Amino acid sequence: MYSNPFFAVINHQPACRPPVWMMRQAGRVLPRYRQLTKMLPFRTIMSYANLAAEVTLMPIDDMGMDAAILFSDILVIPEALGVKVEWTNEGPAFPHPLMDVEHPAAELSFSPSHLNHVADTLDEIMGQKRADTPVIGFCGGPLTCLCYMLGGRDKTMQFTDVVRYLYTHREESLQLLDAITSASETYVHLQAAHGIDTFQIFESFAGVISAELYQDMIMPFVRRITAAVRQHGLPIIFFPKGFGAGLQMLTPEDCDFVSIDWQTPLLVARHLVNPAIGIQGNMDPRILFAPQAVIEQHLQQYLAFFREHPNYIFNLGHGVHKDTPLENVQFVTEWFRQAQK
Ligand code: 1CP
Repeated sequence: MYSNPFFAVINHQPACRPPVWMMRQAGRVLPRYRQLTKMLPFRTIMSYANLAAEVTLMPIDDMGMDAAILFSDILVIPEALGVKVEWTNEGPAFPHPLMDVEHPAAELSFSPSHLNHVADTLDEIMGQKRADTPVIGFCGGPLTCLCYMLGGRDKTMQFTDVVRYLYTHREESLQLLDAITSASETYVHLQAAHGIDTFQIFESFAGVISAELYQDMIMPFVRRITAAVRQHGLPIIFFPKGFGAGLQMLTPEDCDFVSIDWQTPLLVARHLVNPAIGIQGNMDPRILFAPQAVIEQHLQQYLAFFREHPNYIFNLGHGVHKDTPLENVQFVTEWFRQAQK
């Protein structure tokens, strides 16, 4: 019997209540983190193992989360492949998007040593955390990394030029996806060797292409990352945001859990997704701005869902927003703890 409900559910064992964690819980909302960012930029905090470990574990103590997620970013892989990323206050910027280059794959060269700080951070986390705190490692999905590398940041989040590129430069795109995936495999092995318990793939831009194109062109690369995780016997959570009816194409070989976005009703998702795959998600992060009585109505529905479908992890349908009231996040974790009694 596991004392931590996340460990129980992710390993397909019974739990008294749904485990709770939130995407982008490390940093962002936490007053202790915001204090830190007044002194140091985000990229610096991420590079120092002691600071990144501290931020990783803050949501356990300050928010009552059941699992910690490594404090890092999906863009460390593009960086390690040689793509220049500038970390500005408005988010990452890309001074030289690869779309402007004739043979982008020829520009890439992977430096695994760029990832050493993540190994150090994980060692620090393992030394500091309680034994029953699960640690989630992650990387960006192949398409999401490719969108940033080719197109740079796109405020519309549609990446129209990148999608056009996929259709017009298929071979070049496949070479780039191969490079991203090889680096991501190395990254998986590094995180597994340094103690993570679960791995999540953040495919935040799955919805910019059709589900058929995703299945045809991207899924083979996702499967390579999944296979790397499975070599270590670790469970895998896949978050294909905006995948819609594509959810029914996922097989238990692809992932153990699928994280559902807030656009997809959870019962529809349960119906679409293979019954052997567990569900994570999918409360709209903006509900956390509502009065607690309204939040509670939503939590009731998630609890009822868990009672019907126990292979379920509570989470949001996308990352928690920066200015979310901390007390509402704490209300959620506390409410589920009370629900257990
Ligand atoms: O969950 C956590 O808090 C752990 C750390 C984490 C994770 C999982 C960070 C820290 N970033 C990410 C993933 C990430 N990064 C995603 C996938 C999840 C999602 O869709 O939200 C994406 C798309 C990024 C790229 C990125 N990094 C953005 C979005 C850029 C855009 O196109 O709008 C931003 C603003 C960053 C910087 C960043 N990453 C993380 C932090 C704490 C910060 C600093 C600013 C912030 O708080 O957002």
